[in-house]
Amino acid sequence: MARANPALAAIFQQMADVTEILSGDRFRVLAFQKAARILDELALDVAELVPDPAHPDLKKLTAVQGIGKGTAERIVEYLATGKIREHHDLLAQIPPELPALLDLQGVGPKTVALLWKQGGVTSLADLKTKLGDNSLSSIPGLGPKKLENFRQALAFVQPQGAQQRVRLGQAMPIARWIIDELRHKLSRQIHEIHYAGSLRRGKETIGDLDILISPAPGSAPAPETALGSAPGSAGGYAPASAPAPGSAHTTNKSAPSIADAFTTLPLVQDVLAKGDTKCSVRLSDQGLHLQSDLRIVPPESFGAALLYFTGSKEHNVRLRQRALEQGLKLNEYGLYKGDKLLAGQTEEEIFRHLGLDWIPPELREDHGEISLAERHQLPALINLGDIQAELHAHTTASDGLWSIFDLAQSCADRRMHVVAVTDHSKSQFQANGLSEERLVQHVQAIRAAAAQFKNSITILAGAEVDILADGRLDYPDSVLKELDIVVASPHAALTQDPKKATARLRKAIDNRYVTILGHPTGRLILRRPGLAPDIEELAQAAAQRGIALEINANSYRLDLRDTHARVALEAGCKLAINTDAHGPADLDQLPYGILTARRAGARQDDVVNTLPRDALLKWIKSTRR
Ligand code: DGT
Ligand code: CA
Ligand code: CA
Ligand code: ZN
Repeated sequence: MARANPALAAIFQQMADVTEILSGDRFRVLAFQKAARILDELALDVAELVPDPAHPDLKKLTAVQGIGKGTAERIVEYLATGKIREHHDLLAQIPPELPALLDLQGVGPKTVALLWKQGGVTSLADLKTKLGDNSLSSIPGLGPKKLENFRQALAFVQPQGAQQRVRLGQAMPIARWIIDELRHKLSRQIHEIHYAGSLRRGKETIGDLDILISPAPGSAPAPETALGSAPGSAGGYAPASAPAPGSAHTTNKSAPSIADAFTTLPLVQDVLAKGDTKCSVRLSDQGLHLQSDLRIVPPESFGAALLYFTGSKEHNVRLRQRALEQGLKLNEYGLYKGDKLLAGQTEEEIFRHLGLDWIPPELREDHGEISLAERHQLPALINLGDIQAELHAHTTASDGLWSIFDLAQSCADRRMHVVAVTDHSKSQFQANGLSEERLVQHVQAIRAAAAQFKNSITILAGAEVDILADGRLDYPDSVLKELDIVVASPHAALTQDPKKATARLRKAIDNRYVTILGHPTGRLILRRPGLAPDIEELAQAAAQRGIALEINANSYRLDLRDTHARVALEAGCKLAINTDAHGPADLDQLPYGILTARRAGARQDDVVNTLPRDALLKWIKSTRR
């Protein structure tokens, strides 16, 4: 989908930040921020609203709620020229590496302005030096605590030059797109193709994309046929610089070799290696850089190669040891006894020969999965199709981009039976959080929609109530009592120390109306670490109270993370998997939450969103005291 949207959203966000750093007009800062948010959430591709940027008609753009004439003109400028001049003019007024400071946890434009104008700081490296020689301590507004925060935040930032990892939610659509594209280009030449590595294990960040392909037996490059998977199966993803899947080669009479097809993909920026068994490329798409390795293996070795390149390395080491103990040899070509190939075509047969049940990739981290597989005790992991309810979602009442109606319809279309409308509470003023008066009106609107939808989906009136720094909730109990469901989440004060964070979240768990603790740490992957509470203590408290801890499925969050969710399950706590949807595209993030839950070993029973409707409503009631 819509690859201009994220790029444009990033540009508008940067215009907001730089304007604020330059202490420009507050009104413009807000307007840029709003544009960024809308573009970030917009399900439609803005490019489709401007079919001809050379002769633009702004009407379709300005018809989008929240896009005014100024924003529309800037969007058109970007679509026509690839940039926004005002953006470049703003950047020209600050040191080029200054914006990187904004990625530090707890550092906003105001702090960056202070560091730059008072402290002369121009880059992350510069900040590090100046913290080292104590030259910032005399600046008013930068107390010892703040300086310590900078040190900690800097330690979290990736060292320069280190291989940049990308989020699961960025890597997955690209991997699927590559696979679709190769299927189209190569059609009958392909026997099997699959992604492997950390992506197949569902890790929250991905270092590089590992893809395996085996050619169809005896296939010489053949003329292309109409076979192949349907376009759009990559979740609608299409790189901005690429034609739609399948469109680039329909006139090509003789199909290319596998290596040619891979190394000429539209996203390929550099070819690092090109051989008969391995190719390696650097991909680039709108500022995202990612390496991808393709291995070409014979069909009889496909399972062995898939097993090997799925990893983890630690899991592989264990498996190989086990093979050795049985007098066998395991490598990426197969499982051997002496020179004799015992198994190699599928993972299942290799595991079987090793006396093991097939182990789901998400569990292959050497956390005891091999002995579970030996004893036939692997958990039956939760699947995407088990989810029947969305219990955390926003609408235009706060910072969402869709109406109650559209939210409910989208969830119903996905065969869900319950959706909870949980807009932000009043302290989230930047997210247009609801005052108590507005909440009362909103609940009425939700009830009206619920009546309309009563034959297709149950709509619950809830709130995502902010957990304040001291653990108090942002609405009094008398207000929470009137809601059907309460998601309590931390949004601010995310640098407080672990003891305080634990006490804060415990207090929220102990509130008699809270149903779910939302994104408990508030971390953002590769951006900010968030709170570091004692998860075990929280999970025990939640288990005792009978409420659920959330795995927020948004690929920026994945919060609880895999290891935390495992701790929660071990404490006997229920999980909720929610997308925290602000618009239609967000519901597509659910698979990332499922992968995270599977990495934690979660079964269907562990997750409240899988309950049948009446059981779910009963559970929610049971959490209220
Ligand atoms: P990443 O790319 O950093 O997110 O993580 P992975 O797990 O995808 O690692 P990668 O791409 O370096 O290698 C893919 C898989 O190949 C890895 O999970 C296991 C296997 N592998 C790579 N190097 C070794 C090795 O030295 N020994 C063993 N046993 N397996 C390896
Ligand atoms: Ca990898
Ligand atoms: Ca690799
Ligand atoms: Zn939310």
